[in-house]
Amino acid sequence: MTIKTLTAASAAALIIGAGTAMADTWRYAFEEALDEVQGVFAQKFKEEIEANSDHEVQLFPFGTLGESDNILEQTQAGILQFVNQSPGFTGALIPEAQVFFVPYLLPEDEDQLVRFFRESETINRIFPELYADQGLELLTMYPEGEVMLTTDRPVTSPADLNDVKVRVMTNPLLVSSYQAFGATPTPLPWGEVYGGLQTGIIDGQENPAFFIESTRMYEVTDHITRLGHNNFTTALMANKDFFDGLSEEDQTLIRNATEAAFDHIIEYQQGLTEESLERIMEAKPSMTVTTLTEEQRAPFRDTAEQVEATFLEIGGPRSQEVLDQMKADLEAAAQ
Ligand code: 6CS
Repeated sequence: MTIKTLTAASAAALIIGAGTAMADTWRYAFEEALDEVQGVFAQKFKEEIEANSDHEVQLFPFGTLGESDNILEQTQAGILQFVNQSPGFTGALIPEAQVFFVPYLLPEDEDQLVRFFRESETINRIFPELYADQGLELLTMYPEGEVMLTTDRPVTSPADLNDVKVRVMTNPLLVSSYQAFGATPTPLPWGEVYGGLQTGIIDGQENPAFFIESTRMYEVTDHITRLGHNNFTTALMANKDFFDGLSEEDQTLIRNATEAAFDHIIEYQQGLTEESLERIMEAKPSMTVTTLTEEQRAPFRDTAEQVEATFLEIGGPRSQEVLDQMKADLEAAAQ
């Protein structure tokens, strides 16, 4: 096409465009509602991008584009630019990401936990390489809160979990972990959990307190048990071809927005667990919340070694490296 065939308007756009960045619309999907943790993170990310560029970020909460696996596939295909997916689901695609389901590996201490997420070599160096192999730019991982078990019966020991069908995310190591706890794990996508509990297809599930409250898991289970076995990890990623094709300025914009959203979500979660438990008790006073003692936790904790061994078997070619580095990172965070 010669310059003569351009309309005056498009020629003007070309001239202006040569000197300024293009304003794009970026699509970002996540696994939760707008007012849940992933949604609050996404809103902050959007706010930062839009405040510091001409780009627009369109948010797609859970349910608008399908289940977690659907939004990840849409991001790999380039239909979406950003996706928030938890290793609980990604572990089926990137086996090394299952490391987050070795019980009692992550610290209960919140400062240590946050330091680990910020400074971890595993998260900042190894996982980005593994995600890149799947066409994904890993932007960050962040915690969503202490994972609690909710069941239709009280639980204080592995024996209480005998024959209890506990829904878990679709992650083989999480299945192994609940088998080691003595339960009958049932992997299901999120959309099937409430109905599954209502109809008795499953007897329990695990999630952070804010999610138990917001998704009304307390309506369909009666007992919350704090095993202290894990903190819910999630991850923000971008389509890698999209990210690699951006200007350095836009890549920096995205990295800065991610950092701001990370800081915001850590701040936002201060006190959230206890507030959520209080609201659950207000909504359903008959609900029980039991924090297991160290003695009661011991038999659950004892399964960690066995689950770790399973991780080394099924956690992919870099499982040993990931586990070793993760332990070194956790030790550094504890200093
Ligand atoms: O259990 C799940 O499947 C969901 N839990 C949380 C806290 N976020 C998203 C995920 O789908």
